[in-house]
Amino acid sequence: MKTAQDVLAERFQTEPPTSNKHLIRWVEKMADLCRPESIHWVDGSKVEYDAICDRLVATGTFVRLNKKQWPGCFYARSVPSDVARVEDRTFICSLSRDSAGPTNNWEDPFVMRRRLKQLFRGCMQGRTMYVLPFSMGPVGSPMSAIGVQLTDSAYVVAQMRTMARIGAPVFAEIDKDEKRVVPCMHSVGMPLRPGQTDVPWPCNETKYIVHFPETREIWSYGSGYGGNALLSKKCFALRIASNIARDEGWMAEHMLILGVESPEGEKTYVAAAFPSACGKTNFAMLIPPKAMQGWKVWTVGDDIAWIRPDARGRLRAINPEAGFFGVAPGTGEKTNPVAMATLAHNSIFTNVALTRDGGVWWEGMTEKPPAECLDWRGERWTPEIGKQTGRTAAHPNGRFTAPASQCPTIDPDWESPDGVPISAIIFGGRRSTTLPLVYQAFNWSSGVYIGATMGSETTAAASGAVGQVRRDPMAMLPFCGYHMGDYFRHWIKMQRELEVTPRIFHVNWFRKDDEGKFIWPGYGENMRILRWIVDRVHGRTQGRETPIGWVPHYDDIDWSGIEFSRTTFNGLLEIDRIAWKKEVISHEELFINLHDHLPPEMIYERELLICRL
Ligand code: TSX
Ligand code: MN
Repeated sequence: MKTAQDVLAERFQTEPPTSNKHLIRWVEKMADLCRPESIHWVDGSKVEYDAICDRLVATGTFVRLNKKQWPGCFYARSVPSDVARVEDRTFICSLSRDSAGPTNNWEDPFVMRRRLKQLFRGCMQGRTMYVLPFSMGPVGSPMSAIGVQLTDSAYVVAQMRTMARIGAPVFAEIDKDEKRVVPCMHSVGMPLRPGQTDVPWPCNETKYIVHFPETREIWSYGSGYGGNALLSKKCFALRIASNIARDEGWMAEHMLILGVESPEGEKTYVAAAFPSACGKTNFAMLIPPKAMQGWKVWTVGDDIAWIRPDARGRLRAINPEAGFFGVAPGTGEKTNPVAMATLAHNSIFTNVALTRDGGVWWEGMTEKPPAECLDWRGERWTPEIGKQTGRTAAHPNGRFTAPASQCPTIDPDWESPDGVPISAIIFGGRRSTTLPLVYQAFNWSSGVYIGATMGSETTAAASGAVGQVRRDPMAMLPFCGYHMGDYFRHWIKMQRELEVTPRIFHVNWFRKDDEGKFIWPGYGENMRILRWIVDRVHGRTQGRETPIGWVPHYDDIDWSGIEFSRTTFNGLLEIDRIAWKKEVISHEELFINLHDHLPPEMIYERELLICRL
């Protein structure tokens, strides 16, 4: 019988489907270095995808899920040591250490290149090297950019078909005008000797996630998981793109994009940045309360926004991705029914639990756990075992990979080549005290200050003391590919390119009362705050001035269908001057680190804030 490998080799291209000489020469050079058994030029077709999935099933990487309940879905388990991005193994290799800044790991690019050459020598032996072209943003859009990832992971190819536009149309685009392409090298770092059988999740204990910002290159070794391996996402669309954006006068941001539609059909787009564990994907897919009849939220993206000024000096944004790579635990019919509908078919699940009937489950998917399942490690799990051992069925970073096109609230313009106009930028954080439910910055530079100083309280005990504020400027701390101080400067400078600056807001859904209970109901009820933001953007409502910015009057919020007292609401918006003075002092920590690159506006804004308090 023919193996899936034979089918792939027979049916798919082993000859370059491109005329781009640089690309062909680079592929040859890399094949010479990595010594793969074969080269597969990815065309991105459904037939090819099916064959790759068959092959992944054959090697035990994929389990095909129950076709009735989970049509077109697959299940994968990584090894327990390859479950998340590895920040301490992530490097920015700029010529000078100074341009990477103190918040990035730096290594000399010449030293790193030598090390990578050694690591990659022969690393693909016995494997297929896939040549995977991808477009970030709609193919052919002036706002899009192209990368080519060479990878020895079929799992990565399968994931990338959902997460980006890949294959033949991208080769055609490359051939059109010899477009600049970002080369992305990836290997799981586990060559196979002749006759050696593969394992379901090949990877290497040694891991390197390396970016060369000046030459715009990515090299990733040793991991098959998420942001370490799908190089289009964090590596390209954020770390490398942030460098390109700084040089070209646009912005590559860790932001969701959504459109708010009023009952009259007025459409207002906002972009929003939140640190992890704030419910960014939930917010991108928000369903307004029933009583707010006619209001609708449309999803453009849940993770990354490429934003640039148009000819009229207004910011326009695209979602460079084509799918959602979302955290599964906590996603359920109650918290995010839109995500549940999106991932119901043609999705890939990694590091969640596998049920007896060939389905998947994770904590928070349903209230009631299955009586029995196999956990993300492949071990038998019951609610009783969970209680006794403290083990969860799904890994807390277990993921779903689902096509954005399947999202019931996907915006009709989500693939518009010119993007959507951005009227507001929202920053957020998880803070139990001090930060009000919502406030609006006085102007662009005070808004940049708010973004630069945002942060979240730690929730997981694993990451040190619980309840401590961890600063995460613009939610970009792990993703800015250059000096954070220069990044703030770039934000400040963007105002000069703009005729109309988007209004800037900060939200905090997580303020708690004296008993430690969340005061704000959150989720769909956040629509009431979103409506106020939209009203402010269009100048339909006045804010109440406080020392930190404008907050809503109780009577300017749409309270239809909910009982929420004036007193409680005002409590959520209270600015405690003593707490705020401490807050501003604590900003110093961040600024000391970045002082020599900090734009003066940040210092001025801090002084102004201190004066107002
Ligand atoms: O995603 C969340 N959002 C944004 C939704 C659009 N979460 C989950 C955060 C972890 C990923 C929230 N959790 C939100 C929120 O607005 N708010 C809260 C806090 C909260 C939790 C439970 C309740 C209320 C608030 N429960 C009841 O009120 C019954
Ligand atoms: Mn993200």
